[in-house]
Amino acid sequence: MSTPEQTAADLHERVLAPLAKRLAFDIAHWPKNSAATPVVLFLGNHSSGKSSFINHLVGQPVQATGLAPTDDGFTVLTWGSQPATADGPTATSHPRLDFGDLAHLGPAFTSKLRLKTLPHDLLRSVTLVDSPGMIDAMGAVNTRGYEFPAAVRTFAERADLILFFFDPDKPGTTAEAVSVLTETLAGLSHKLLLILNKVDQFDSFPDLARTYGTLCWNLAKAIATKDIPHIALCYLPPEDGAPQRARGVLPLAEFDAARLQVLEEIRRTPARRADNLVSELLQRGREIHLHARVCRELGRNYLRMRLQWLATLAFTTLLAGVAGWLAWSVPEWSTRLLVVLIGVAAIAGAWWLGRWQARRFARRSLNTAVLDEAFSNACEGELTLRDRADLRALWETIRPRTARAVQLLGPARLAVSFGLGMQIGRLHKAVTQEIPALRRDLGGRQPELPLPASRATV
Ligand SMILES: Nc1nc2c(ncn2[C@@H]2O[C@H](COP(=O)(O)OP(=O)(O)OP(=O)(O)O)[C@@H](O)[C@H]2O)c(=O)[nH]1
Ligand SMILES: [Mg+2]
Repeated sequence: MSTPEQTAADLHERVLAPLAKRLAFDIAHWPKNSAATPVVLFLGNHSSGKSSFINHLVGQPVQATGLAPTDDGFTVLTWGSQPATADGPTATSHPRLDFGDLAHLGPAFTSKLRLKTLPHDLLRSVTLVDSPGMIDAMGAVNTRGYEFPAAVRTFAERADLILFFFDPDKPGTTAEAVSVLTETLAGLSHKLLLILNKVDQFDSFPDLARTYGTLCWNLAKAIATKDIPHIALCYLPPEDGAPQRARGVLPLAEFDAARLQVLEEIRRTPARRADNLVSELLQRGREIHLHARVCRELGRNYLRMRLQWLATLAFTTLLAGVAGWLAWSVPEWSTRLLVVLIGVAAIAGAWWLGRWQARRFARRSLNTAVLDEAFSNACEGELTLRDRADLRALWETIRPRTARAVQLLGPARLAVSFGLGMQIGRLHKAVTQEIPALRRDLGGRQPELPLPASRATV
């Protein structure tokens, strides 16, 4: 009897990977290293309390905290018999962490990456990753010296739970947070837990309700979900001996339950692994399926155009042949020569037209509008029945990768569809039947944001 991990890996190898490879769709490595420790990733606006939350979890001030943007690199916290700090290369090559992919982000990233070990029991079962806070400054890439979104994506793909922190100061969310939520974390919302932190700073419930509403409004625009996102309302009690903070007047006991739920969610991370794996497989399956349908549509269009051209070429050649044959009975050589020359020119023109059309098609198929049209035609059935925002959101996520694949393969190779329909049909069966069955075997949990009760805490 195979485990869900094995079944998922098998489906990936037999059904998803061959189609992705055939159509040059960029996907990350699978299977995941099941021996690696589960990861909880802390993301969010600067000074929203990420590092403080980590300190609270491990019961000691292992991370620096402060009101100004404090962290400028990522910190990985894992179990070790002694408290110690090591540099980035140690983190990327650590056998228990499976962070090898991070080395691809370059030396500027690795030089700011830290590995901290602590003899804390929680860290035996989960690895925590603290991140630099998101800011509003444009061109943050340059100030950080490395590709922040790529780093977030790599950690997020590896993570089993992503905590995204907001605080009352920035309910509008920062520009960087919006772009991370809309683009970088696309397709990973099943791991995402949103937290409005520092609720102890609110002066009144209406104040809290206004901020909560603003945050929901902004997030609903950034996250493509059918529902408004769930947001846990949290605060951290000040540590013993810490300077007293200026506090609001809300009855804070109400929010202690939400914090305990978040802590419970973090402790439950190892149990979420199999569930996450199936969610990722389903998401990946949907992405490859949509990519394949769009590629097939482009391939068909190309084939149609080439067949029309072949017919034009054949007709021109036939016409030139008949004209030449008729001209042969004309006594003047000059007339014969002229007809032959016109015939040859017509054939050459038709030939050249075909080459020009093919090149133009290849160029235009990288155009966003043309790709969008191919998507609309490929999904015409679903889109005419009702507006499928989920399908459109999925398309937005994969479009850059589809464009890269089309550029790499060229439309002529997309038109070679031998066996493609069968492969797409097989993937459709996996996405609609086999992977959902795998999820049912795991206990029927849907890839939802955790803590659905969090809205009741408002
Ligand atoms: N009032 C209040 N202050 C908090 C809470 N959590 C953290 N803080 C304070 O907020 C400030 C910023 O906290 P950090 O933990 O450094 O925030 P961060 O998200 O790690 O910040 P960056 O590393 O800069 O992104 C610190 O002064 C904390 O003491 C909370 O729940 N309530
Ligand atoms: Mg910090």
